[in-house]
Amino acid sequence: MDMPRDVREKLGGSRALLAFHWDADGISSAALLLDALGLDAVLYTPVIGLYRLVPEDLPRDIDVDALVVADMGVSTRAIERVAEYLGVPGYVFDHHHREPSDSLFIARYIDESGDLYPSASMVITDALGIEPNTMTALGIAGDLEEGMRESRYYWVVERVASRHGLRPEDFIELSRLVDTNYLFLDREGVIETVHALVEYSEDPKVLLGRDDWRARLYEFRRELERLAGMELEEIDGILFRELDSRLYIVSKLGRLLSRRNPDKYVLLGVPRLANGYSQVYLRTGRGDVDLRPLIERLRGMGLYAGGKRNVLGAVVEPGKYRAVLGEIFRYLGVPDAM
Ligand SMILES: [Mn+2]
Repeated sequence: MDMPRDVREKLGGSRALLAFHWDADGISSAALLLDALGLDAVLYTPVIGLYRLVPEDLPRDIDVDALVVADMGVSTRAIERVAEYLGVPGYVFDHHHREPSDSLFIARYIDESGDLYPSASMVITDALGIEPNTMTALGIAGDLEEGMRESRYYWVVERVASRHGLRPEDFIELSRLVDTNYLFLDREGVIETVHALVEYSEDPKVLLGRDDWRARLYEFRRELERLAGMELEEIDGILFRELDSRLYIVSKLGRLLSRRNPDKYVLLGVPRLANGYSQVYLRTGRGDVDLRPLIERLRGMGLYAGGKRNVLGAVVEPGKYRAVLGEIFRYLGVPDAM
């Protein structure tokens, strides 16, 4: 089922708070909605690293007619609460399973074949019945990266690329350039990029040529290389390192180090990320491990922790960094490490 016409009409041109994820798919999704619906939008992305949408974080005294949420892995209940707080209808465009809602419009996230869509950008493209464009392709390439070639939606990227005289891989490159916004914790850059995508969606070569993004990507890769070469402290099978970095780098670095040391735990801490926040990241290649109970425990401490069986990431509010590291070491059987 496409987006009902009355929903589209109601939302079109309205003054909306448009909340979106800071990555390439989130930015692409916001740009698609802005462009296709002609929204008069207040653009909002959370503090980078904090996967949350709560009234306290929103800009003061916002006056909107609708809440639109794109590519954000926050619960249906959390979105309902923000819509209630604003006193407006809420619309959700995401590509993950979620709880249904009586009050929100949730765009279809399962496609015609019964599979999850590859990106929020594709959800929106289908929901609005528009021709796939630069933003559609960028969202897919950003979320799937090289895996896009095995996706049923690869043709979308191919078609958009060939229309602009580009190769599908150029959209992976563009997603990496766009992602330098969040890698450098540049929240304003994230917002600005939404407008840049709308402006240059018919001329993506301009976006690929952005020198400022290229310079940051180069700097990020150099920093990643430097950090990957550093010494790690080993405590009972846990490779631990504290980083003094102002970049959002632990997930990429942790993945790299874990690949090199698959039978160990890699634990990275960034005590001073930004605005008093810290960051911790844990990853292991071991198959006999389940970090999910630990993720739950950290959430119980009021943290925004996420992850899977073998990986955990959390942005830590001021003052909790040591306690969180202690909790992680305890879970891994090293109670006295901190
Ligand atoms: Mn996404």
